[in-house]
Amino acid sequence: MSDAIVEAVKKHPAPEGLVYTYGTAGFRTKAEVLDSVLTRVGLVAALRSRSLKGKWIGVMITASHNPPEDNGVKLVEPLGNMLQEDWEVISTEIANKASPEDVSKYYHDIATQHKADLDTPARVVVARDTRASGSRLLGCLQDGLKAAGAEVKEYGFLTTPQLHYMVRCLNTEGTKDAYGTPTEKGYYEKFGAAFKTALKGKKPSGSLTVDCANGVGGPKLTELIKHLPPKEEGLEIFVINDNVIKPESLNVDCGADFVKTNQRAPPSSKAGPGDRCCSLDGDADRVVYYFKDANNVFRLLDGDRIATLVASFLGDQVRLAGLADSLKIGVVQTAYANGAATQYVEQHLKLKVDCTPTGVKYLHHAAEKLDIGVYFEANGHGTVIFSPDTLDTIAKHEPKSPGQKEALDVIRACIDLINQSVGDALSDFLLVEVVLAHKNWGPQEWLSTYTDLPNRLLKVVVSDRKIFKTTDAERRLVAPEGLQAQIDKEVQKVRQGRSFARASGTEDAVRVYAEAATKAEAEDLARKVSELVK
Ligand code: NG1
Ligand code: ZN
Repeated sequence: MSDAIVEAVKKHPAPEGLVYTYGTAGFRTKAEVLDSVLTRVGLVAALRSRSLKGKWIGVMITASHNPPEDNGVKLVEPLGNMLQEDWEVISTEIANKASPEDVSKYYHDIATQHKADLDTPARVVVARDTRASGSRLLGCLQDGLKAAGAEVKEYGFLTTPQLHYMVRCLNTEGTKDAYGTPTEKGYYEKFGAAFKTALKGKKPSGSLTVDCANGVGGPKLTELIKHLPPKEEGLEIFVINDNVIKPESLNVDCGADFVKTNQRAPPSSKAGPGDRCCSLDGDADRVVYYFKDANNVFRLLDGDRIATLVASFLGDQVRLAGLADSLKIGVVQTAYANGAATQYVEQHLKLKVDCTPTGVKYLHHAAEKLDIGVYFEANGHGTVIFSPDTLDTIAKHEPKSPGQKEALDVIRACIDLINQSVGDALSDFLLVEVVLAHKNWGPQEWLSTYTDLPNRLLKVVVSDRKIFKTTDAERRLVAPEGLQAQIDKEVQKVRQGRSFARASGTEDAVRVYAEAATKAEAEDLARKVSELVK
């Protein structure tokens, strides 16, 4: 087998002088320099599967919201979680090995260290987004998988959350935790049926315009719609920016990142005042809502808003079902959550808030410790997870009145509607629509729950971002020495001020966030802190 590995690695040589890192979002960079990485990721996927006695491991080829010329790859654990940290290190090591022989030796060393018996079957599920480079990179990945002797299930194009769903379904098939049928049809049927049940006959008002970032979410949403109730009974959806025939249009002037960063609707949007809109990112694992208010002003309803909406709804339903004493709901955020959102959850909803470092895996881990954990990044990545004990409690609960039964049915349908393997833009927006329909709210009512503190996010290019070390869920700097004290001084000068700086995990820059009582103060604070960081 080692000869096959040497040959496969030789076929896709690594460009000289580049250093690769498996970061928060896997490997992600210009597609033209990723061939060698994909082959080696194939080897790691096979080893990871063998170390887990042949469980299915997922490989997703995507660069999410990045420009069309980029691409990337990430590995998915058996229940749909992000890759375990020690395997991130292994992935980085193998990607940077100089020679094919070094790769082969490292492969065998890791197999021994992690008790990955090379005679055990290795099972790997593969999918990709619609980027032009995807097909070439898939070939490179397959060469690695073949050399490692893996059994491969290839799904073609999928959204990232669909791939996570397949991985979880395949690993739970035939068990008491069976998650669903591991086919695209199975995915649409599961979420489509749960949407219908969760609505309980309530019809969402108006329509929803979904901007698909010209990515894989477009065609997949069109399929999903076929499994939703007809628009007369359910939700009328307008799909826009779903051109995947022109891959150079991916994420260009559209998509969740464009909307969140520019605080405006995609220029292609024709929605009128009060019309609900949402934008997915390029691989459909992120969603943000927005609308134009009565004065034609753009209003964003971001991940913080989705979290507060869903947490308040689930809180109500848990109470109505008579489960408030046995189940505690918590919200997990990062430092980028608006201070007003945190305050709303703690003081108005009276729920616990945890803050973790940036990156879905940290939020997910924190949410796993809760009975019902609602986690969202402000940029729209997120989901809700229910602990195994919670699922058991909900399954066994006997309602004592028709009202309790009604709420219990809604909770059970929501559990099916929420993609528990990972944050899923399609499942998330269906959930938002269910909540709005039950509350009989439009976007204006949703927006009125609290007022965001004015804020500013800046990107500062520095000579070495690695010198910026943080503590307290990235809210305070411990290095460079003395910098935090200077930031504190600036923060004290403005009303309701808060600011922090941290090295980005996905770009070569430091991000500076600031919020304050007024727009002018927030902008000023962000600028001053950026000067200090430079
Ligand atoms: P970095 O580049 O580490 O700030 C960004 C996003 C994260 C997360 C990751 C991974 C912000 C401020 N940061 O991380 O929330 O989405 O990309 O995709 O939005
Ligand atoms: Zn994404």
